[in-house]
Formats: sequence, C-alpha cells, structure tokens
Amino acid sequence: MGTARTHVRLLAMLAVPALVLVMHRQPACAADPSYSQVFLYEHTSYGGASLSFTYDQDVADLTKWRLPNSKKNWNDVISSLKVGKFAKITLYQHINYGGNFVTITADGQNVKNQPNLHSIGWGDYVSSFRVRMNEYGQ
Ligand SMILES: [Ca+2]
Repeated sequence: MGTARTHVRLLAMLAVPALVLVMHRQPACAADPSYSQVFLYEHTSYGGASLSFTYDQDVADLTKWRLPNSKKNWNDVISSLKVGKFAKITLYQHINYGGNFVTITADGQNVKNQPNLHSIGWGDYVSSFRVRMNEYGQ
C-alpha cells in the first residue's frame, strides 16, 4: 500500500519538470517569436519539433540536443526558422561554430521568416548557432 503511494508521488515529481521542459522547448508552431526570440523548426514551413532561444544564447553542439520522443538529435535537422524583429542568428555548418556560416537578421520592424532553409543551402546542415541582438535593438 505504502509502496504504491510512494510510486505515485515519485511519478508526479518526475512529470512536472519534464512538462516544463517540453513546453519551454516547443512553442506553438503558428506563434511568432517576440522581439528577442528565435524559433527553430525540424521541418520546412515551421513543421515538426521546435526550439526557442533568445539574445546571447549559444548552442555549440546540436548533437547534444535531443528531439522530443526520439533518439534523433538536432544536428543537421533544422529546416526553417523565425527571427524576432530585434534578433539575429548566425548558423554554422559544424559544431563549435566551425565551417561555413550565415547570419539571418530581422529588420527591426517585422519578424524575419525563413520557411525553407533548403532554398538557401542551409537545410539539414546546421550544427551550432549563436543568437544576438541585431543593430535595430541597440
Ligand atoms: Ca552540419
């Protein structure tokens, strides 16, 4: 009897932080990022799983970021993104900011939408990135 109750309590303790983590990492696909946010998506046209970051957040190695409910990781997966109006993101080909890179920035007025990174040669390619404030946010 006591064991069952302990079990339930343990499950509740585990479930709450997991839920917070999932919610934080998965903004609604239809939503737009705030002025400081960047949303990254698994598939083109903002489909699949998503990640949310803000100014001065870096990810040096996307192989360490797991996709939800999957053994796959985020390395060479990102296929679309949205950049908040005062934000920019620099994408890198390799982990630890190596190889080719490209910066995608908003114009200070609107969210910058990139529904298909494949169209600019960057789909399923990104292995690390840095998010910064753009020139309009200073
Ligand atoms: Ca890569």
